[in-house]
Amino acid sequence: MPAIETIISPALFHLYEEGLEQKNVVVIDILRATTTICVAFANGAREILPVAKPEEAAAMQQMGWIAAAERMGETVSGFDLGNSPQDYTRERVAGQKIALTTTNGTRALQMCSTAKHVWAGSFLNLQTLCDRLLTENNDLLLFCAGWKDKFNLEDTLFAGAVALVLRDRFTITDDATLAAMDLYEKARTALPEYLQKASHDIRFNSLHIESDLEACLKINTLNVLPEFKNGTIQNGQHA
Ligand code: 3SL
Repeated sequence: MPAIETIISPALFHLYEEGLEQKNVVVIDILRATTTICVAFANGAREILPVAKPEEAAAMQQMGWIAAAERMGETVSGFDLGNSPQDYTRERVAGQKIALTTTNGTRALQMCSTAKHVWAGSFLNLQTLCDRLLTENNDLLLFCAGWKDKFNLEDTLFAGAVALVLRDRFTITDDATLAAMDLYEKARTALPEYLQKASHDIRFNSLHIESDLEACLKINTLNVLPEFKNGTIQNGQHA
């Protein structure tokens, strides 16, 4: 059976890179990049280009793309959008191409670009993602984007949620994945309450974007499957 491993921080990514071309990866940035990417596709975005720097997104703006940039949780001044899923409405993004840069999420996507498949995971598309993963026979890395190379609770909880759905079809002997599953079992019945102690929750409160937390913790509300391929993200699932 294929195996699941969980990378709890981008700082550990190098430990899992061997044979990456044969592995599938789910990039996880629950608060908020991969959630926002899912919402953008659910609302009809055509393509999302993850870029490293705001200047790169700004350059795409000249070519008619929406330029979206977040740093330290805030929209970078002069950009069309930041990283709040609530701003990626159908009116704003349907039919549009978006160049996006965020503090951790877009960086994590670029780090694993040579993997066999790279998908963006969020609680909103958990079941759609897992349905696809259940058809795959390659080893799977659950890659938590974290916060500036530090561990975070919400990405690890999502890794646990995925592993729990997949556990009968994958070998799970990796301690990080086992810990993530235990953590999700503990938190699953009251996820928002459990996350009140998380560093991101505290940061969101200080930025007055608490409502994004609720938006990012809805489970199985979207039937989208963003896939990062050939340098860009498209929706591999059409309802
Ligand atoms: O780091 C990221 O990619 C972001 O998701 C961080 S934030 O939610 O916009 O603060």
